[in-house]
Formats: sequence, C-alpha cells, structure tokens
Amino acid sequence: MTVRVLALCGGIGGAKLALGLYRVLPPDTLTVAVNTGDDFEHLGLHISPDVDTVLYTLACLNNPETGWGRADETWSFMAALEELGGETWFQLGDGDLALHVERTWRLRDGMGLGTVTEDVRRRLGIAARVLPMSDDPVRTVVETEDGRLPFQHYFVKLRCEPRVTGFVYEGADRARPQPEVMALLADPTLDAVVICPSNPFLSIDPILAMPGLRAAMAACPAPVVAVSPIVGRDSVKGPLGKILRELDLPTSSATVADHYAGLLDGLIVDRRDAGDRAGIAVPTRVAETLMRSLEDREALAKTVLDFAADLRAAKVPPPRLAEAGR
Ligand code: FO1
Repeated sequence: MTVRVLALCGGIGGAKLALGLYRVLPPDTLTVAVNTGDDFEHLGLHISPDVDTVLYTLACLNNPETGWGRADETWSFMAALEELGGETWFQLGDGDLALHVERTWRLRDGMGLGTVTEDVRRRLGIAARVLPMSDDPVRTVVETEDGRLPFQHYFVKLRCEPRVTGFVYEGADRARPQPEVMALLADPTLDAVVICPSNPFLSIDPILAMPGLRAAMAACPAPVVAVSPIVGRDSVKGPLGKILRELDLPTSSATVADHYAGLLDGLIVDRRDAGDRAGIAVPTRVAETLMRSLEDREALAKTVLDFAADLRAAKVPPPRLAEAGR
C-alpha cells in the first residue's frame, strides 16, 4: 500500500526533517504544507522565505551555513544595491533573486502561489509536493513592547531582540487553506501527519489559524505526530526559547504538547529532555532530535514514521469502521 504523509513545516529546523522524510519515503508520497506567514513584499518582490527554504533544502540547493537562501551564491546584486543606497538589510543572493523575480511576475499575472510553487519544485527536480499553506495572504505580526512589527523586521532587521508579548496572523481568518492539504487531512488512506520541529508560534500557528485547519487535524483519521523543537530545555537556533521566556512559559517540551493540545496523537521528545515526559499527557517517544547530518535527518524521520505506525494501530478507528461493526 502506498504510504502517504503530510508534513507541516516552517523554515530551517522544520525543513531538515522534511528532507529526512523525503529521503526515507517513496518521494511522491510526501506532501509538505509550508508556512507563508513570513512572506513579505520587499524591493517590489514577493518573497516566500519558508517555501524557498523547503524548496532549496529538498533540492539540495540550500546554503548549509545560514539554512536559508542558496548554496554557492554570488552577491553582485546586493553589492550594486548597496552602492545605490538601496535596502540591503535582507540579503538576496543573485540566484535567489531570480526566484523572487520570476515568482513576482507570475503572481502579477494572476497565478496562485501554489501553482507557482508547483512549477518551481518540478523544475528543481523535487518529487515531493511542496504546498504553500494558502494562496491567500497571511502575515505574521509580532507584538512587542515596542509595538507591532512585521515578521521580517522582528526576525532579521531587529535580530529577534524586542521582547515579545504576542502574535497576530493577519489574514489567517480569511485565508483558504490549500485544498490539497484539506483533502489529505480527510483522506482515510493518509498514514501520518507530521508537525516538523519548527517554531510553534512563528511557523505552525499561522497554518493552524486558518479556518477549518484545526478541526480537520483533530478529526484526521491518520495519527498526528509532532517533533518538539526544544532540545535541552531551549531552542536549537531560532528565538523560541527567548519567546517562551518572554511569554513566561516553561522552555520545555511539555509547553509544546500543551500548545498543540487537542491535535496530537504523539510527541517526539529529545533524549536530553526525557525527564519532561512525566508532564506530557499525550504518548511520547524519546529520540535524538538534533539533526546535524543527513543520517540524523533520516534517522529522526524513520523514528517519526515508526511512532506514527504504532499510534495508527492504537488510534480510534474512523467512525465509518465503527458503523460497519468492525
Ligand atoms: N534571514 C536572516 O537572518 N538574514 C537575511 O538576510 C535573510 C535573507 C533571506 C533571503 C531569502 C530567504 O528565503 C530567507 C532569508 N532569511 C534571512 C531567512 C528568513 O528571515 C526566514 O523568514 C527565516 O528563515 C525564518 O523562517
């Protein structure tokens, strides 16, 4: 039976697991639904950072040092822009720039973000489906003590320094989730939904904030397994630990489990945080969740899929099976 997996993913950390899943699964059985709350208009271009991070990562084109943008990049455009006094706080490499220009033109021609992304992933030779969470605009706004900040201003311009008080996902209440994602969540042949170890507030909540998404996940016949982005009671690279402290929440995987309350059938917890399992109501499994190598990415993906398979056996059969008296 063909395996089919839906992964919800944001930027760098989530994309690592998406690559692990892509490499251990039959490639055309994976669909990655990607956060677009980080998207913004910059220099007249529509930029979709998390979608591009997933595309470059699955195509093995990503810059391993930064996690974003392309490897072996050149920076002529940025250097020339600097000389002209242009905005250079958001670094756009020459190869990366081509993607932003081409995507902007196609969007202006009325093409949907999902259709543009579908064509790019084919051209990059990616066999998995990579779907922006919606074609409609959703923008993550970070509420701080200094007021509301567009996401990239908080994350890049101000290097996550402002103290966070909350988040707003502008447009999420009106955004239509990508139809294919909703169809997968209702599909009884789906084997697993994986919430990748992305920042729950910045990368996963924008997806869950869309109408019908949480309900579809809660009703999903397939097991929903999240990988906690916490390692050793802190975040690995991004601002999650700092945000949790600013929101006066414990920097533990128990907080992640609570955050996804009602959605999870299982949570993968890093081996360094095994002691936190006692405070987690959903079934947990301990694993090495730091993904330094390709082997780490594949090993964690296998652990997630094995856990999902075990949970599926235990999951309450979908209503129709119960009606059939089985
Ligand atoms: N992150 C930075 O910290 N500095 C940058 O100059 C930068 C440029 C950039 C260009 C294209 C792209 O797809 C991502 C880029 N990012 C940069 C990352 C971006 O801020 C993402 O939103 C984060 O990865 C969070 O998901």
